[in-house]
Amino acid sequence: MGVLYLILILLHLHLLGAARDITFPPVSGYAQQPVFDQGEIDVSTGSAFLGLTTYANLPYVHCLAGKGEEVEKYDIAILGAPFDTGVTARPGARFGPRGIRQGSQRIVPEDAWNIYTGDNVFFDWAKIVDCGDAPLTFLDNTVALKQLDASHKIVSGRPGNSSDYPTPRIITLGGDHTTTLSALRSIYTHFGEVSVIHFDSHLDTWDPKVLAGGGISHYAGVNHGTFLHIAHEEGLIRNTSVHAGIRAPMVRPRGDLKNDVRCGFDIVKAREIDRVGVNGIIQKLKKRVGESPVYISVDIDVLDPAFAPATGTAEVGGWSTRELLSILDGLSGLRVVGADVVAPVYDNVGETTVLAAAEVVQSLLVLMVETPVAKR
Ligand SMILES: [Mn+2]
Repeated sequence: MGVLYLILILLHLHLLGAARDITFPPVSGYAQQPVFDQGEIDVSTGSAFLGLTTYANLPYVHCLAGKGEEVEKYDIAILGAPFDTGVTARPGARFGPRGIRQGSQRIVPEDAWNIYTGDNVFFDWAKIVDCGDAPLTFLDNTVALKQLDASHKIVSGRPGNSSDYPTPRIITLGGDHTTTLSALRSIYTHFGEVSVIHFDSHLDTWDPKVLAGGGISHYAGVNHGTFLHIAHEEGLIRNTSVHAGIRAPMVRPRGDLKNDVRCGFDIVKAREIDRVGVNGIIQKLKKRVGESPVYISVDIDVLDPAFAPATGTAEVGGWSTRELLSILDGLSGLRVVGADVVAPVYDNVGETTVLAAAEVVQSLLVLMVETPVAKR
């Protein structure tokens, strides 16, 4: 009898062990819709609204699969970072990745021919896929950011689909802005130091010893307002970086600006657009970063709250969605090695914020596809 129990217990333990393998559900991307024929009624016609939700109805690839598992190759990966415990105001950005995907549902690759350029970013040389989300704990920021570091390393470490450009590039869907730090760390290992073009209403270079009471703990110092300071400290970014759309008040009148310059940044303020126009902004950004590899980070709060109300730290007096899209498209030719959009999802019923975020992602994809980047 005792032996039987022992066997049962061992069997149980074995099953528990096996259950630890995470199996993700199949996602029916637009290209993978099953074809059903029911008599005369053809139900094989694609719909943007059936199947599980991926960015722009792209195929899902389990990019974070375990060692030894075969993974479909890709050139550009969409990766969600559902993390919002590094914020100083409204949380909720953990729902950002699914919000942006929701906002992208009317983008169907086959029907995504750009009216301005005549091109279709989804039918070019690059294979673009949605890798789903990095698994991030919401109970310990240090652990969560290590999980995100590891996820970036795995997703960017796989061989590219195109043999000419062996390193896949990633567009991260945030998540609060702390998540950009993991992307910059990963990119450094592939491309070296980058210039950051940081679209935001806030500087985000705050000294961890200053922001939100300052230096409560080392842990508290890593947050959505300090990640660029930390990226500078870690030697990840060049001193040819630039903010765009800044208008939020400063914590210290001179200290913040001095610190910002020390972190490698120049500033394009929101209202400059009234003086120099969209083209003036584009020229200033391009001149600043020159030929260097570029990381583009878009905090959706760069937009005016009229265009993006669902954000954690809204600041009035920002750019319109059209202005931002025109500026992004104008950055054509830059060597974009990575990008992100950070946006939470407490949106209005018209989905104003997530529609804008989804379109921003598409403009970022265009920049990446237009200018492939080989390893440094
Ligand atoms: Mn920000």
